[in-house]
Amino acid sequence: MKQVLKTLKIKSLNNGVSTGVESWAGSGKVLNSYSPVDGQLIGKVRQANREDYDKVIENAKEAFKVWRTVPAPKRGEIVRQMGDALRENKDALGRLVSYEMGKSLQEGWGEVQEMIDICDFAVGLSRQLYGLTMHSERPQHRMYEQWHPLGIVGIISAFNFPVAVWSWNTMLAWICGDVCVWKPSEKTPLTAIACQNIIQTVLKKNDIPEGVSSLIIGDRKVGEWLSNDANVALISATGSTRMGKAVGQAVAARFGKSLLELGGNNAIIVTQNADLEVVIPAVVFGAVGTAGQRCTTTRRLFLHESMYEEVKNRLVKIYAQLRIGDPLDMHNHVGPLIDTDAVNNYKTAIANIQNEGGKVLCGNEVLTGNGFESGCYVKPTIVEVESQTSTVCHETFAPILYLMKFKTLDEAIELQNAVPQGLSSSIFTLNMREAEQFLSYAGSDCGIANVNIGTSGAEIGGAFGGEKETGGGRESGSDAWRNYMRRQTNTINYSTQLPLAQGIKFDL
Ligand code: UN1
Repeated sequence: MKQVLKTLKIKSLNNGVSTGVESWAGSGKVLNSYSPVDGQLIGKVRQANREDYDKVIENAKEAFKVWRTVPAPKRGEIVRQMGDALRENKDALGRLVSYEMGKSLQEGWGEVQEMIDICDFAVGLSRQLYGLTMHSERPQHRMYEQWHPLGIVGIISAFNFPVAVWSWNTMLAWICGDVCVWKPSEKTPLTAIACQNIIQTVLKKNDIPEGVSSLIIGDRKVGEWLSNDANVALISATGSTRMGKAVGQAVAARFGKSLLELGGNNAIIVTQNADLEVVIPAVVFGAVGTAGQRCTTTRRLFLHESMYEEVKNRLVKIYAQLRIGDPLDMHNHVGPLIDTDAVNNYKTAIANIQNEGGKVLCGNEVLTGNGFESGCYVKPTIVEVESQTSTVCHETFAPILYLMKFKTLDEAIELQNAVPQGLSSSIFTLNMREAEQFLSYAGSDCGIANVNIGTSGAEIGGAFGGEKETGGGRESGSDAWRNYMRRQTNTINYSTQLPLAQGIKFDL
């Protein structure tokens, strides 16, 4: 890890505030970053206070004045170089993501790959920020719309995808001409510093104002400052529904824009027409991958009664064989939870569901002893439940899978939609009618609905996000770029008259 930290320019006491123009220690408290992998201290960061925050925003404002004048395809060229810089650092950054966050090394590298992919996507987009033209109802008039940059985009990101989700936002925002201020999770500050270091090298090389990318590490207060600050045109926040509600309300109160990507409670429906050879790996990866800490993690499994016992038994058997341990060891399937608070949430959720009548089929254990010194390793758990009690309706960020039985697809879809969240969903069936019903207006109410693949592991090319308490925002692919720009409608009169719209006469 020493070499990784050196490559990524992580010091023993890191600066937690960086406008890029300068990076300074910050005047707030020191934050320690411990690895959930082995409980070791990885590094320290000096956090920000309000004065630091104000300085960051001032610098970002100045940088915006320059950045918005750089033609979009030229901004794309800078982002292309960022993608290359990430390619060069993929191994090191992936390792640090794995060590600081606790996800498997494969997933750490995968996360950096997502960053590289969104760079490529953004480069292409930088020549495709299309507006529509429309025919005016007035003679010799032309109407069209154009998209302008917003200004400062504040990004609040979560620990579980400590770098990829930031890049979904920044790379698009940057080609759109915005400048970004990032408040990463306090649980993963070092991966954020690594990204800032990589980006700054590219900006410097191109003589671009470095305030295009700012980093501000601090506690929830920083999130409040951003949310309440009229200088920040858009807040893109990923995390819990509780956090999103606070951010959304504060931003709405000042008529700012927000893009919220919050909790999920994702389900898979397995009908009697499913191919179980595809179902089993999809469910296991969806439920235990990233130790159940993706917002797209599979949390509920609806099984048709005809195959309920078979799938249940197969899952329990596979769960018994899962290798839990150091995520940097490629042999292991499941790494640690992020911290011991998360372990407590896991324990509480299981105790609650048992009180509500749930039957634990396997798991429900915090691992101790050799290799588990951090106290963050838990056994993935399967619980059989009769109905969707309050614990089932709540997103617990841990590998707990609730199993339920159904008779008809109508019933299964109703159950799948009967939770407050609406992020990701899947159906497994080889029957075309069932698949189409699930995807129809009367089917899944989620932002993501899949057929014969699991709920997690979305590609960057599609718009990512969900409905209801998931917040309604869409990030990443498709036309999500529009979130980062403001639309302007322009009407130009090239006649010698002044005809009014709607045929109104106003004779002088
Ligand atoms: C998240 O958990 O916040 O679909 C994002 C997936 C990933 C992104 C998850 N591509 O699992």
